[in-house]
Amino acid sequence: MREFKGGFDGTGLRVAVVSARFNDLVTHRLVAGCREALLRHGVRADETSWAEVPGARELPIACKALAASGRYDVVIALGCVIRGETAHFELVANEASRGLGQAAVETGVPVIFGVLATENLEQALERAGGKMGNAGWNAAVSAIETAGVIERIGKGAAD
Ligand code: INI
Repeated sequence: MREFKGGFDGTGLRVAVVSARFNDLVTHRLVAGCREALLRHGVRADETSWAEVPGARELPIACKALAASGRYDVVIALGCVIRGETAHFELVANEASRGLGQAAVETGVPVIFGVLATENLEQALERAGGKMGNAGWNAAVSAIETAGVIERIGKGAAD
């Protein structure tokens, strides 16, 4: 039996993070949580690139460009879509989810989905450093683990 597992040591990992500016009260907190988690898990600041786009709808194209560049082991998308504030919530949230998945599959580089989709601002803030934790932090940890799994599968290096 072969078992491929990722770890939580980000040493040497090259990471790109794309954040959406829409709902920036929330997304800036996701960025801060993500940055902190990357540093705490050994990812060097000078091995990390940061990009910003207007909204979640633009996350896939930016993440795909970074993933396809060959310069990163993993890409993280951070955004916040709030149902209460838009009639096209479903369109934006679904497009972000579908497009980010497609970017990962097409490039072979993991793209981590750190996009909150909530009913209201309160729920979003709870998940951006409030009582439900920080989805930016979780995205960073998921990125490190997933990049490790993909690398090990590529090398055939099962545990
Ligand atoms: N973008 C978001 O990131 N979150 C939202 O809640 C949102 N709402 O409410 O519409 C949103 N819209 C903007 C969209 O992502 C694009 O930036 C815009 O449509 C231009 O393409």
